[in-house]
Order: sequence, then structure tokens, then C-alpha cells
Amino acid sequence: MSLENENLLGLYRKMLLVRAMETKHGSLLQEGRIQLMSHFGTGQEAVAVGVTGPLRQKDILFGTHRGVGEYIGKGMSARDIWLEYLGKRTGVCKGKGTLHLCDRKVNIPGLVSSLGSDFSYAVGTALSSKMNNTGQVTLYFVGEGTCNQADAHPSMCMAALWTLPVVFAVCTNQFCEMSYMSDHYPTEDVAPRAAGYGIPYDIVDGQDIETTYEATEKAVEHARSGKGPYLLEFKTFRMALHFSGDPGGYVNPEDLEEWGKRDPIDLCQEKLLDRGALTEEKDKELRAAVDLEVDSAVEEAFSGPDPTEDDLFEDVYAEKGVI
Ligand SMILES: Cc1ncc(C[n+]2csc(CCOP(=O)(O)OP(=O)(O)O)c2C)c(N)n1
Repeated sequence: MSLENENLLGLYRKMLLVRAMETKHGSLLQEGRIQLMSHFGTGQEAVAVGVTGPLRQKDILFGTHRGVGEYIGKGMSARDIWLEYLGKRTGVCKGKGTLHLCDRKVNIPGLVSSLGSDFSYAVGTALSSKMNNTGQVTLYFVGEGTCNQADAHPSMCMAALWTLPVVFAVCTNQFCEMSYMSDHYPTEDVAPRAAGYGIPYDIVDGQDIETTYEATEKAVEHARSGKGPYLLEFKTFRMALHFSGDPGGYVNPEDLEEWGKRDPIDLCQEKLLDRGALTEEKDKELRAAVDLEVDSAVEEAFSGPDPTEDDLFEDVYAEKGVI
């Protein structure tokens, strides 16, 4: 099966936007213009954009600390993200979320610092959707390292027991912080654990956007039609270091080279060129437009309004002056 050219082109544009967002973030850090630490998901774009592609606006997404890919995939703009990242009062959380943002309009409830605790939140939103018959699916996007957190077990157990509309989408990017998966996993795959709860699962190539999209479409349809949870495991590779302060030195250069040959953006570009859905010239224009979108968003965010002292008390307590 292959996606319609127009859909594939849209996903390609989103992947370019995600990469441009992170590249810009890296340059701003290097130039000393911002102090906002980073967790980049370079190389994982086909997973982040592919798992969010089949979701409807009303569906609920719990993302990861490498969240730009999911945020763009779920419908946030570069502008939405940068206004919040730079802590502006016009940001989606009025500057109080920054990297840990949430966005109600696209149903992203927010990033939790203590990784893994949102396993149970995702099961909670799915339970609520089922009880209220809203037709929403919750997609919980999570790293393989986080699947070793204790909350994973009761969450998957209850999701299966109550036949909840939730998709667990595991991004196996080969690392947990600064260690290889083989250092903290006794098995090669995470997904077969799902069988222990009676949850169906698939192991999916995370480099090919069509594959990630179609696998998710199937899992989301399963959950939406009342058949209960589904688990997907995407095999990919984190081409970036864990975070902006990571000294590196632990990544095998051969792995980088091998995975780099299947960069998800290059693979998608090739497909589009082969199908005649893209020309070299159109590609250049598209990339320039994406860069411009990010640059404009960043400049607008720099000159955006900072929160005032009064804003500190807004949206925190029921009434201003409670403390
Ligand atoms: C409970 C908890 N323990 C440790 C951390 C620190 N931490 C931040 S990111 C990260 C790595 C998570 O690995 P994984 O889930 O595989 O996602 P990846 O970073 O590979 O995208 C860790 C351990 C945390 N945020 N919360």
C-alpha cells in the first residue's frame, strides 16, 4: 500500500519543518541567543510525524521530551511552539510551559517530567473517552527506555482489561540517555510484552513514513472501533545526542553511518521524486519556505511580550490572591 501523493507531500513538509525547527534551535544555542536546553529527535521524524498523521484533532496525544516532531505532527505551528519555548505571554501556555508545553486546541495535555507516569494519564484519558463515548483515541508516544518504568505494567493491564481506546506507540531509538538499549534491555524488542496483556502489537520500520503512518492508521482504527488498546514499536535511531549538554563519545560511528543511509527525510524525498510528485526545483522552494517559516516564528517570538508579574498568579489558583 502507498499513500496518496498529496498526503505524502504533506508529511514530507512536516518532517522538513521538524528538522528545520531543531536545526534552528541548535544554532540559537550555539550563538548564545537562547539558553533553552534541547532534546533533539533527529532521524526519528518519520516516527513522530507518522504516528500523529492519522490522528484527528480531537484525539489526545501524550508526547515525549523530543516533542517537536509530535507537536508539528498533531497540528501545532512553528509560531505556536516558539512563542511558548521563549516563554512569551502569547504562547500556548502563556509562557509557563516552555519545553513542557501543552496545547488544548490540538489536545496535547502536556509533557510530564517524571517519565513513565504519563502511562497512567494516557489510560485515564482513554477511560474518560470511553465513559463519555466521545470517539476519541489517546495515543501515548513513548521511548523504549521509559517502558521500563513501573507504571507501564498496571497501565497496559488496565487498558486491556477495560478495552480502552489507547495506542501505545513505542519509539525504539536505540538509546536511553547515554546508554545503548542493549545495556538496559534483556530483549531486542519491547513490543512482545503486549502479548502478556492480550494486547495486539506490531514491530514497524521507523524510517519509512508510509510504513509508520499506515501502521498507526490501523492501530488507531482498532482502538476507535472499540476493540481496545494496540501497541506499536518503531525501530529507529537517534542521530542526535541525548541533550544539548551531552558530551557524547558513546555512539558507535558505524551505527551512525549505517542508519544515516536510511535517513527518513531522504527516503521520503526519493519516493516523491520517483513518483513525479516532486521536482528538484519544487523541493528547493519547499525547503526555503520551511526555513522562512521557522525564522519568522523565531523572530516574532523574540519580540513577543514577556509575562508580567501579575501573570504569575493567572491559571495557577482558582482566584487571584488566594495565597
Ligand atoms: C522518572 C525519570 N527518570 C529519569 C529521567 C531522566 N531522563 C530524561 S530523558 C531520559 C531517557 C529516556 O529514554 P527513552 O524513554 O528511551 O527516550 P529517549 O530519550 O531515547 O527518546 C531519562 C532517563 C526522567 N525524566 N524521569
